[in-house]
Amino acid sequence: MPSDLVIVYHRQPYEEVEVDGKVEYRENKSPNGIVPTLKSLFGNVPTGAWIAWKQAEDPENPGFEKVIQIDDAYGKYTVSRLPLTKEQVSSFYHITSKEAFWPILHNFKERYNYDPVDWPTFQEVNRKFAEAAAAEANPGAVVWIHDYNLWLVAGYLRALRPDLRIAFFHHTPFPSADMFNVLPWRKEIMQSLLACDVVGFHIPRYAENFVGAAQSLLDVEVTGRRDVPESLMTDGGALSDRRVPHSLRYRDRDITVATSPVGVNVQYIEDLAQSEETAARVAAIREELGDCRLILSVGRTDYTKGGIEQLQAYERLLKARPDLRGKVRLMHVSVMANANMTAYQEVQAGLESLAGHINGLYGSFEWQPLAFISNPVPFKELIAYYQVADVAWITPLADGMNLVCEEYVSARSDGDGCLVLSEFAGAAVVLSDAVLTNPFSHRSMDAAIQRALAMDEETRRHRMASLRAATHRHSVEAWAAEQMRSFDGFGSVLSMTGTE
Ligand code: GDG
Repeated sequence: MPSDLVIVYHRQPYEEVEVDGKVEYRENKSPNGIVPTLKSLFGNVPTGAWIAWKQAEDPENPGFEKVIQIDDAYGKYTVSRLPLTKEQVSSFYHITSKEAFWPILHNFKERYNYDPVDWPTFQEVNRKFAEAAAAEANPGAVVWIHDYNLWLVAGYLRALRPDLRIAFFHHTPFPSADMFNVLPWRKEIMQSLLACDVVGFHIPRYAENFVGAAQSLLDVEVTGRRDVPESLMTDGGALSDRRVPHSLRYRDRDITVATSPVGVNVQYIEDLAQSEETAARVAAIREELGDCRLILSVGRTDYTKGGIEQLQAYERLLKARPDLRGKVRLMHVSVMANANMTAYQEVQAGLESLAGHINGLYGSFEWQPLAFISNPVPFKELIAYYQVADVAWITPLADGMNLVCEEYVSARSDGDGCLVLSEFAGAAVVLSDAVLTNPFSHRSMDAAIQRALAMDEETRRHRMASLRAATHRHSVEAWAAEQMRSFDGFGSVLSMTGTE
C-alpha cells in the first residue's frame, strides 16, 4: 500500500516469535530506544512503511511474506522484509559496515580492514533497500533512511524517484575529511548523501565534519551557517562547537544539514523507576551492597566503548586508594552484540582477563571489587541498578551519542547520583554538567572518578537537576519532531497530531 512516510532502518521494528507453529509479531520487549518513537510517527499519516532485511536461504523463494501489514498501537504500516542470504548479510553488514566503515567513523584508522570488502555486494544490498522504498512511497512522500550501513540508498532512490523527500540520519559520529577520505568509495558515498534533502546528525561537530568532507571531495557550497542553539552551546568539552552549517548547495539542489541529538523516552523510564517492582529490586540491591558504594558501567562490547581503558582506570583507583577497598564495587556490563567478529572477541577476551586480574589482585571472600557481566541485563533490572548507582561511569573513546548516560539520568527521579562522562560521547554536548573526562588521559580518568566519589550531596543534586532538565529538553520525541520539522511540507502532518 503506497505510503506517505517510509522508514528505512535495517532491523525489523518488532520481535518475530513462533507460537504453535504460527509467526506472531510482538512489540520489542522494552519500549525504550528509537524504534518505538519512529513507529509512533506512523500515527501521523494514513499509511506508513518500514523497510528492513530478513535472512533467507533462497531470496527468490524466501519462505516468508516479503511485505506484511501491521496494525498496532502505533498505527497502520507495512513492513517490507528484503530477503538476504547469510553471505549478503555478512558482507554488507559485518564486513563492509563493521570492519571498514565503523572504525573510520569512530576514528580508529588502524582497525580499518579494507581487504575483505566486497563493494558490489554492498551496492546491491543498498539498491534493494532503495527499490523497496521506491515501491512503497506515494508521490512526494518522505523517506527517512537510518545509518551508515545504508549510505548508498539515498543516491539510488533519488535516481528512481526524483519526486521524493529524502532524509538520512547518522547515529554514529561523522569523522573529519582526513579520516573519512580513507574510504576508497568516499565520492560515491558522499554523492549519495548529497542526493538527500536533509542529512541529520546528533551534534554540530559531526555536521561540521560532514560538510568539510563533502567540500574536500565535491563542489559543494555552504549557503547557510548559524550559531549553535543555546542548549548545545557548551563550554569547552572536546566535541563542543559554536557555529554550525545548516544549508548546502550541490548541483542545483539545496540540502539541509540538521543537528538534533537523539534522547531517550524519559517518561517511560521515570514511570519504570517509580514502580513498586523497581522499588523492591532497589531495596534488595542496596541490602546486597551493604555499605559499599556502586559504580555502574553499561555498554556493548566494542573497542569504541573504552571498556579496557576503564577497567585499567579502576585498577589504578584501587591501587592509589586503599581506603576504597571494601567500600566500592564496580558493576561493568558489557554485552556482545556481534559475537562472531574477531575484533569484538579480542575486546571480550581483554575485558575478561582484566576483570579476573583485578578481582584476583584486590578481591577477598567477603568483597569482590568488580562484577563483570557479559549477559544482557533485563531493562527493568537495569533501571533498578541505575537508581542505586552512586556513580555512572560512561567513558567511550568515541560514541555518536550514548543513551546509557541519559537513561541513568532519567532513572534518577530521586535527584541524586553522579555521572562521569567521556568528552568523546556526543551526549557530553547535551549533558555538559556531568563530570566530563578524557578517556585518552590517565590523569583525567583518575581525577574524574575520584572527584565523583568525593562529591558532596548538594553538588550532586545541583548537577543532577541540570542534567535531568537537559534530558527532558532533548527527549527522543523532541528529536523525532525536530528532524521531521526539517522536511518542508511535513509540518502540517505533525501539527495534526500535536507532536510539535
Ligand atoms: C548507536 C550509536 C547512539 C546495553 N546493555 C544492556 C542494554 N543496553 C542498552 C542500553 C541502551 C543501548 O543498549 C545502548 O545505547 P547506545 O546509545 O550506547 O547505542 P548503540 O547501540 O551504540 O547505537 C550511539 C545510538 O545509536 C542512538 O542514536 O547513541 O552512539 O553507536 O539503550 O540500555 N539493555 C539491556 N540490557 C543490557 O545489558 N536491556
